[in-house]
Amino acid sequence: MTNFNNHGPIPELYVSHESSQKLKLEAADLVSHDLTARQVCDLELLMNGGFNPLKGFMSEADYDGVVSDMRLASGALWPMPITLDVADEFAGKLELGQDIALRDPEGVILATMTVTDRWTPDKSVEAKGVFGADDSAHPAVNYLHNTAGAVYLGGPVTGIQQPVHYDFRARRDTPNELRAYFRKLGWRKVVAFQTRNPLHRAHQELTFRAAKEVQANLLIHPVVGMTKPGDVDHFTRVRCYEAVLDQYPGSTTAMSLLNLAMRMGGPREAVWHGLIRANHGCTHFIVGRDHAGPGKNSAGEDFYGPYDAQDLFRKYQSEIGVEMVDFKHMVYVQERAQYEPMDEIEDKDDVTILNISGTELRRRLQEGLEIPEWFSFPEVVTELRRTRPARAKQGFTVFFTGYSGSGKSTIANALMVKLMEMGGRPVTLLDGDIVRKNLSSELGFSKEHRDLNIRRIGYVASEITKNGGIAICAPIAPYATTRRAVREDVEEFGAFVEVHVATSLEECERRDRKGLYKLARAGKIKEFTGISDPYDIPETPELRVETEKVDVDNCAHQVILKLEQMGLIKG
Ligand code: PPS
Repeated sequence: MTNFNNHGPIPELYVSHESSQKLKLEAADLVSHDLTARQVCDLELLMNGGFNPLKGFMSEADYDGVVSDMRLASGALWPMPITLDVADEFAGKLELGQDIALRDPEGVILATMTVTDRWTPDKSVEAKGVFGADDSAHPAVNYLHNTAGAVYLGGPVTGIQQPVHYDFRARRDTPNELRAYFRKLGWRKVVAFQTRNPLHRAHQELTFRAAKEVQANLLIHPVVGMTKPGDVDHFTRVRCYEAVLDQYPGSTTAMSLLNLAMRMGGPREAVWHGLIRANHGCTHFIVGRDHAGPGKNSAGEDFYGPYDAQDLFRKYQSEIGVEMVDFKHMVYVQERAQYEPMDEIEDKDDVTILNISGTELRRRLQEGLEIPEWFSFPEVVTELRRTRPARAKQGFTVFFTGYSGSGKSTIANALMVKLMEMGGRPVTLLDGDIVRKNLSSELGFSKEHRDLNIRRIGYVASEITKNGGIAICAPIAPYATTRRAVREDVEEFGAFVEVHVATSLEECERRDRKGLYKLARAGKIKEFTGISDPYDIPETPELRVETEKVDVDNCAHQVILKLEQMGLIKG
């Protein structure tokens, strides 16, 4: 069909080595912006041509066109906003036409940018246009509203140096490096496989078949920048991919790591992935069911239909510049001891079809159960088990939230003692009062200070969880968005169990164990939760405990039962 030729070099935004040394010295005097982790990923792909034809962070006109109909002002197809979001205060200090330095989190200057555009986006319009819904259950919409700065800056970028990577350096390639590699090996057709998950036998089969089908070589092109919160970390995945790579016939297949920050944007993301692969010299791209899907929305339904990504890709295929290869649903046929595409099995009723879903695999890993050889490669399973020990051996966080005087600390203390009695993992109590004495002694009770306090607790809890311990937190934590941010921090490493201590405000005030409610009513304590400050009742905590007719021991026991049910402790 289409005869793509993606082998010539692609424009990069870097200046020559000599100029970069000079520019670096000059840039040291510029106002600088410290890039976020996501912006570093975006900048790397801007500079190395992965986001060609973009020449910098988007202007307002490009952004508007992209949000409304996937087109840059030039008319070129581009589905994803690539914007430099900054704080209002920083943006206010700049003048249009000014050059700024873009630094990585360690302060290294990676690029300069001439600020040609500055605007305050309507984030709801962006969420609806790009992701199809203004629903914070979507990770990118959540990022947009709760992490991204309020103002966007746009302008051309001049690249000084690539972001530094200390891991898997030999496995990282720029688009031009990959193009040169394909050229050198005489690979005229290359089918790319995008992934953010470990590969098992079914993936190996389907990618190999896809390549055979279109008579192309195969590029395993996993994303190692930012993926969906909760995914297996890229260090583990790359070790797994390396094991799988040995399973392909020699010299048919290559693997390269892509430092992309995914948005989980489903159909638009698939088109974006295709454009990125075209820039990397690929001619074909595998698009599967629910490609780059973000999971369920806040009503419990899928954000996108399972084939929306394939449909959109097909529609724009010739503009994207790569041909779509359909992703076959591979299943294991026991009698024939091989994988076959589900829709090609004619004797379905006479054979035994085996499959293990992603959810079932996670359950088996969590519970330390067997993972059969037909499903995955032993090296992959060993790696996954090393990183994700069974749930009962992982760290976790129990996060109590509720009004002052609701009983959080008392239940948390009882829980701590019960867990210590059981033994096995170190337990740390991060009680509201203790934290305020040791970690947050300079903070008050404004929204900003409370958020900072809770983020600090979340940071410590996530470190404890990462290292296999149990963190019990018991702050008021009145804001739902902050609790969610802490959940995300912790869930990277283990379970987050939110427990709402649902004692009513009236009861807390009636008990008034510290006499604070009286002072708050008299106006002697300002910004008091429930009286003169808000409290967002948790909508879907893992557990809600009532304390009014139940004693402390029983409340702590309910938490223990929940932990058992979640497989975090063994009964
Ligand atoms: S927060 O909102 O999560 O940062 O609060 P936290 O760190 O848990 O601190 C709550 C304890 O501080 C005392 N205190 C107040 N609480 C709420 N509002 C105001 N203005 C306030 N001033 C002091 C109060 O004793 C809380 O303790 P607990 O254990 O919750 O009763």
